Amino acid sequence: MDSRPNSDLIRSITQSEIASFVSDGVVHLPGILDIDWIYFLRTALEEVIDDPNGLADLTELGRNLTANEGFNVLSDSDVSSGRFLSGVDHWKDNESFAAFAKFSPLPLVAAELMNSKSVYLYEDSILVKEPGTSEKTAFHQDLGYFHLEGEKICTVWAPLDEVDSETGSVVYLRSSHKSNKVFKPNWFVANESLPNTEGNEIPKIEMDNKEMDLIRFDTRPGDLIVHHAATIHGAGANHSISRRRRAVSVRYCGDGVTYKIRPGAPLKAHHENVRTGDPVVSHPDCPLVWGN
Ligand SMILES: O=C(O)CCC(=O)C(=O)O
Repeated sequence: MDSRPNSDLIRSITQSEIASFVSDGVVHLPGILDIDWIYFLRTALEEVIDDPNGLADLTELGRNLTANEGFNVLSDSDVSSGRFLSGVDHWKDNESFAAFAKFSPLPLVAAELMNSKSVYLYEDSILVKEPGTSEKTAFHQDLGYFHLEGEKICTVWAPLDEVDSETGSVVYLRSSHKSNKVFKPNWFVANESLPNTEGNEIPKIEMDNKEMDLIRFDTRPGDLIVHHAATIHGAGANHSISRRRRAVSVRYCGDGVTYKIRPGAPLKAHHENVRTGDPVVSHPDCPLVWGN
């Protein structure tokens, strides 16, 4: 039985929102997603959290990177009473995450913002900062992690809780998607880049730097934030002692995108069978979710 919420948007995307995405590389879409999707995802998310192998503990990763590599983990305190939990590709073996990535309004949102006839699902990610999580999300650019090249690539970030600067809102460097640069992927809780990666070093950015054009949004469940894959972004710690910060990101690509194998970036199984320059076409591991 299929109990997923329906795939209609609560409202249309406005021309001004499309213009913001194009010029700023990010847009906040308040009140656009049926709240039933949030209840649906919260249930699915708790099952993944309860599974001991469901998510990576990035708080633990940060401790190991500090102890073993001497990295400067981006943390507001030496002690984190919460945990930063993260995972990718849940849609591949979890029906609820597959329903959200493929049959919710998200593919339509990606198609409209990217002005793309076709939309393919690249991956999904869970990003949970439990109350008292000291680790920040290091500033990064998604494109450096993706084995893709092209203009129409984006991430849709869906908050499952109210999120603000106390609990770790995401911070974006306005218009940074226009730099024409690909930045090396990093460890997500530290600025150091992943081994054997290629590209530019990501600039050092402090979340509260008033000289830079940093933007953040207070969000509620039912809102979406969509950013271009080349937009630089990071996120704060969760300073609250009682409020969770649960979010799901789904990453899509569209017309004209080709594969580009980026050394050192995390590979997926089907990347073994593609070469740089091959066009993205529908594949069970990167399915067409909108258009034809
Ligand atoms: O939620 C976060 O902490 C970071 C989100 C992010 O970097 C992403 O979804 O691309």
